[in-house]
Amino acid sequence: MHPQYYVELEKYQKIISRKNEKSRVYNGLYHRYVYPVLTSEHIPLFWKYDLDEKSNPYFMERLGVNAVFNSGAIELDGKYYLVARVEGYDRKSFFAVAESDSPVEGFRFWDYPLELPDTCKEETNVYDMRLTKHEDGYIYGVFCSESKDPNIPDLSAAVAQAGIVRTKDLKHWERLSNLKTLRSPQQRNVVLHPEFVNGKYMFYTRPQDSFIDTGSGGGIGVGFCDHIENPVIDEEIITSRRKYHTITEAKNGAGAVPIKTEKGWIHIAHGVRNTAAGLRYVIYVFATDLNDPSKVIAEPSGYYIAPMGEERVGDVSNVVFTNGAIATEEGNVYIYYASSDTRLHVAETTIDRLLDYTFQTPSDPLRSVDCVKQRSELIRKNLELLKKEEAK
Ligand code: BGC
Ligand code: BMA
Repeated sequence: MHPQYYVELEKYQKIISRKNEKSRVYNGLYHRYVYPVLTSEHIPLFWKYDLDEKSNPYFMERLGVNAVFNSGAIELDGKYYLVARVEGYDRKSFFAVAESDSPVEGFRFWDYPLELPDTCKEETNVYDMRLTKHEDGYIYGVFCSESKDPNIPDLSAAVAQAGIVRTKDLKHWERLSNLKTLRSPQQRNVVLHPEFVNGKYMFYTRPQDSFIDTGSGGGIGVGFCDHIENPVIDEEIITSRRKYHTITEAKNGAGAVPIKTEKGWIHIAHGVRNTAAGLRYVIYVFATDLNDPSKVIAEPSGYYIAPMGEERVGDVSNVVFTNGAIATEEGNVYIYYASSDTRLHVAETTIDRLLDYTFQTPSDPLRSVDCVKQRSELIRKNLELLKKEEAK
């Protein structure tokens, strides 16, 4: 073996066995962890190098990995699994399972990435899989399937669709037909709801005018279909709406599979606004009604997680994005979020805290004058309290 192999192996092993720790940054909402849970350095050496000295005398990367980010997440039999988006130097993404006994450290990729059935010949790229443990007994993976738009000569004109696979063990995957949404030609950020609603499968969709622009699309949609094998959605009802001069002005989209709680479904989604420096992606939270999962019943003002410090910089800077969270039986919640399309982090909270955040945080009054009033009210209340405290 080339001597450099052992040098790189030691680095890799250090990364894989690194203990994680809670960051000291405080906001009461969640704890960030200091180290990313998955990065390109977590990729096994034998995915990148040809280890044969005869064919690779200089010990070069032959198939480099550019980034590991946006991952679906699921707990199965006490183990934590991430199905990450792995992107090669060639810009193509694929999916790979990483497994750990801990939700915050020790994630290790299985020997091989997923090789999905090739049923969609025009598909060029796949990314951002959401994993839904559905009450029908399957684990579904819904992801973005992207192809070149054949009707527009512009080389960057693309079509985004929702691809669907299902499995029971994360090893054997069956590919179903892509989701058809009759009124929206493009779909990204589609998520399958974990329960039947009135006997139907329910998807969160994201109607959009073109590949990048959501345009007239009102926000995160909800649609129903009778079958999962050939899923067709006619009407999309808008749940969390995009609004002018908020964090969702340019786009929003479902993120993790919603978490069921006694007070409603908790959604951890993303919102996008445009800036002179490009799109800025943040994560926000809203709740929908238990009996009518399309009806928003609470939406705290502003963002829940925004890119911070080193998170702000990467391939697509100023982005945090989530497509997976795990809520454990003990009531802990692990939110896997990627920063700047480069690496994957975890933030830890609890169901109780999430509920308190969702239902007690004021909503956005949408205008500066009212936002100041909202803040002054808080200040007044606090100053009175502090005065009483001082008088004690
Ligand atoms: C990229 C995605 C991105 C999308 C919209 C795709 O080509 O792979 O990461 O979200 O374009 O910008
Ligand atoms: C979106 C997503 C992600 C990505 C984000 C920022 O549209 O689907 O893949 O993290 O763009 O580039």
